[in-house]
Parts: sequence; structure tokens; C-alpha cells
Amino acid sequence: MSLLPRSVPRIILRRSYGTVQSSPSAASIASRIPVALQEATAATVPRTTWTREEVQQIYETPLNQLTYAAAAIHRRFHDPSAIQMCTLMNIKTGGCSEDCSYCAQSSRHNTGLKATKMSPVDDVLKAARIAKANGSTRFCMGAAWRDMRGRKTSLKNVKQMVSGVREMGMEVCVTLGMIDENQAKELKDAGLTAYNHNLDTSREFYPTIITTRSYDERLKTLSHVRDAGINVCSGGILGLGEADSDRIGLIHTVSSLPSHPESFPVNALVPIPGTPLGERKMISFDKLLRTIATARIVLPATIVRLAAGRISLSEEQQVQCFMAGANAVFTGEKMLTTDCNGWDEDREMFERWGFYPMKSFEKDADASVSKESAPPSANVSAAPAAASS
Ligand code: SAM
Ligand code: DTB
Ligand code: SF4
Repeated sequence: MSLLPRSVPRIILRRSYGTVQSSPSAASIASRIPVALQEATAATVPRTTWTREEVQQIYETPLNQLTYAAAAIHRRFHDPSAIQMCTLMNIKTGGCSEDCSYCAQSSRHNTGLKATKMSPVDDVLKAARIAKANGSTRFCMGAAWRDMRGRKTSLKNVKQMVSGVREMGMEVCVTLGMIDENQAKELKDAGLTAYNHNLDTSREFYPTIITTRSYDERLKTLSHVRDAGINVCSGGILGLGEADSDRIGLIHTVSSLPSHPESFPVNALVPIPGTPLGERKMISFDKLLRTIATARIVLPATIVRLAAGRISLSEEQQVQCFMAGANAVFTGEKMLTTDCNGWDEDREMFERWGFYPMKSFEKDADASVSKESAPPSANVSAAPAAASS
């Protein structure tokens, strides 16, 4: 028996739902997605041949389409629920000769930061043990240096720190400024997993931010790191006053390196009073999300790291970043000189949204043997995670 009153015209029963009937066909949706994004969505290996125009096309895709594509690509190349937890330690604070206009540690700005000597090896290893006990699987040590020239004793101490952290089964990264071939080899032999050295922004915009060392010098350090078989961690800062074209330029530059960086940190400027950028407003969230999604698409096998400035994002904004392809964070008591989201807060957020910490060497773990507790001499991090075609 019909449940409809007799007065309802029969035609209603035959009509399909309006949303279904009027939704555009898959072909018409696809025709509005840039060709570069369609190609990226179909790719199964990273490519180093992107043109700047292609990266621009991807970056300019409507944000909801862009983040959807990024999420799909993220699933092809990574476990989308695994987020790498990395803890930072500043092993040599302040007094840096460089003029990076964002940095609290440059001696050229009056930021009120007290310069310190290098931390003792034991203190660093103690901090790494605490980070590990709290769930971090990567430990990154930063020093406020322009380069490693004439720092033989410091390099010896850093190498002891590197080996000590590796013996704990953690990935270990350092950021010490510019290094040459031999220093890179020594760090590799000590067991270093990754070296962080950011390009920060596009080649064109770079000289308005830093004048004391060039873009090419930075690229040279990246080549020494890569040639030594250490994973490259290189990304940028958003909110320096750069334009969309500069964020596009940065992603294009790293995508055209001989192999993609293993890790691409996306820092949002933390304005430091006393620096030339101390009054800047935070980058708008849509630009941050767009940059993360574009990086995920163009650098599909790379770890995209939601770095400085995360503390200013709401939990929902952070989760949007993870859903658009970010899969690493800095977590713990401190960044280098500024505050960081803590372990407990991050653990609770992960549980609420269905994320879990990435294991150490998970991205390198294609080989059948578990590398979690391999000693430095096992040379386990020789191949960058993102082997480019
Ligand atoms: N001295 C080394 C160097 O310049 O490579 C290592 C330390 S440096 C502080 C590491 C990176 O942190 C910088 O390249 C920059 O991308 C980021 N950073 C520094 N200060 C920042 C800030 N105030 N806001 C956001 N990111 C910042
Ligand atoms: C990176 O790209 N960001 C981290 C890490 N690599 C070394 C440093 C962020 C520093 C944020 C400002 C501060 O704490 O001084
Ligand atoms: Fe020195 Fe690095 Fe800061 Fe530049 S970013 S001033 S090189 S510590």
C-alpha cells in the first residue's frame, strides 16, 4: 500500500534526487582541474622535472580541490595516520654573526637573548632520552652558527651527540649552518640521519631577508649533505612578506634538486621583538594550508613538517594541515628560543583525531630488516626516502 497521500503526483516517485541529478559528471570536474594536478594525482613516483608554471598551476587550484588531491596523494605514498614527532634542542644559543631578519639568535638584532656556550654532550643525551621517553622518534640539534669553519672541537662534540642519540634508536638531525664535504662525511660516519638547512624562500626574495650568505651557498651545503648520503631536510618560512610567487618558487627549487629532500619543514614566522620582522602578522591560514598541500603534491614521498608557528594554530587548523599532507611536527618543551606544543598536548590531539606517532626510520624502512635499533655503523640512512625518478 502506498504511504503517499493520493494527491501527491506519481511523477515525484520517479524523479531522482536533485543533488545526484544536477551534480557535475566526473569528466566535467576533471576538466576544471589543472593538467599538472591531474598528472600529479596519477603519479606513483616522485619527479624532479616540475616546471615553475606547473607548480604555480597546482598552487592556484581552488583550495578544496587542492587539499582533496593532496590527501589522495598522501595516502599513496605514506600512512596518513602516522605523524613524525621530532624534538628540538638548541645546543648553542645566540651570538650568531648572520643577519637573518627573522632570527632571535642573530647578534645584529637586539632581541634580549643571552648567548651561551655549547651544551655539554651529557646534557644533550639526557634531553634526547627524555624526548624518547615522551614518544619522540627524531631528535634535532640546532646551533646558532654561520658555518663550521674552525670549529674542530665543536664538530667532535656534535659527532659524540649524534652517535649517542643514534644508539638510543632515534633518528638524529642537526642544523649547524653551512658545512663542507668533509664535515658532511664526518657527520655521516657518526651516524647522522638528516641535516636541516632551509632555503627559507624563493631565490628572488631571499636577499631581502638575509644578506650575509647567498642562496647558492645554501644550495652548496645541501649538495654536500646529499653527496655524503645524509638525508636533506630543507624548507622555508612563510609570512616574511613574500608573495605567492615566492612560496611557489621555493617549492619549485626543492622539487628540482637532484633528489627531493627527505623532509620539507614549513615554518610560519614567529615574530621576534627586536628583529626587523618583529611586528609582522602571522601568515593567513589559507596560504599556509595551500603551501602544505602543494608541497605534498609536488614532493609526494617527502615528509612535510609543520614546523615553527604551530603553537599559534588551533587544534582544528593543525588537523587540517595533517589532512592536507603534513606528517611531522616539532614537539616538546621548546623550539630553539620560542615555545613549542608539548608532548602531552600532542598525544591527546593525536588520540582525538586518530593519528599516531611515526616509528623511527619508518620512511626508510622499505628494506625487510627493522632498522629501529641499528647502530650508526650499520649505515642505515644512506638512501634518501624520496628517490626521484
Ligand atoms: N644557524 C643554522 C641555520 O641558519 O641554518 C640553524 C638554525 S636556524 C634557527 C634554522 C631555521 O629555523 C631557519 O632556517 C629558519 O627557517 C627557522 N627559523 C628561525 N627563526 C625563526 C622564526 N622566528 N620563525 C620561524 N622560523 C624560524
Ligand atoms: C626548522 O625548519 N624549524 C626549526 C628547525 N628547523 C631547526 C627551528 C624553528 C625555530 C623557531 C624560532 C625559534 O624557536 O627561535
Ligand atoms: Fe644565525 Fe641560523 Fe639564526 Fe641565521 S637563522 S641568524 S644563521 S642562527
